Amino acid sequence: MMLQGKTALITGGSRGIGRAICDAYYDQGATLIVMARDEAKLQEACKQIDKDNSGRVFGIACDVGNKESIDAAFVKIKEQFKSLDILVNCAGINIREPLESFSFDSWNKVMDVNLTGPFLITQACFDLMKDKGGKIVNIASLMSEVARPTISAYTASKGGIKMFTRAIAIEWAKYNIQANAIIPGYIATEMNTALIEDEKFNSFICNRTPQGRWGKPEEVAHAAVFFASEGANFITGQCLAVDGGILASL
Ligand code: GCO
Repeated sequence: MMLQGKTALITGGSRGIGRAICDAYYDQGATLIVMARDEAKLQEACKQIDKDNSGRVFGIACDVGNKESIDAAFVKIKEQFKSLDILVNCAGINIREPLESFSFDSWNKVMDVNLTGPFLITQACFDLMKDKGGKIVNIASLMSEVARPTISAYTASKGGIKMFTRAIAIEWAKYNIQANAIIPGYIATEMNTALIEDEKFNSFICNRTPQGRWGKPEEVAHAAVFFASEGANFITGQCLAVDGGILASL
């Protein structure tokens, strides 16, 4: 049980990679604060995550793209929790549109959720982490390192989250807070359903990925357990690709 007695806040925890991280952290003994925008999906996810009715799973509805929603969520979190050991910034959206016609509204929506939200949430966690130290795990992307057409805002936001991770790491090292990022490759999640169902794109990804397949959310979750564990106490400001070899190959 690598996370026994630890309290972890996971944004985007009701589905996809975030949900897989919640399941993995639960299995490792953590107490979870699961954050998601849709109340109904959040409650359903919390019930499924807490498979032993342990009472270790709490749901907080929050739109990480909205400052007022984040502020209200942290009033509730700080009423219930005096400290936090782990923060996973996983909530993220993607909008696919050619750059020349990418709307200002879409750009802001992606940035608000994928970059400004993690900034606000990380800042809000500082008072809960600074006395005992902690772990911050940001979910970056292949797009933190490379680009592909039609996802300019997502790519810019994920490049930002990689460097924001380094900014946290060097500024909060003195508080014994380690910050690292995970770079998922193409993972079979709801966000990518349209890509998986597109035969041409699906075969492109399977050919472009040295391991020849889409990754599974739980394969990303294992890396999130490691970064949250004592084993990563002297690792900070790093990115770990869980990508089947894509970034290592031409
Ligand atoms: C896309 C995908 C990617 C993946 C992931 C890769 O449109 O190309 O959504 O962005 O989701 O981010 O790391």
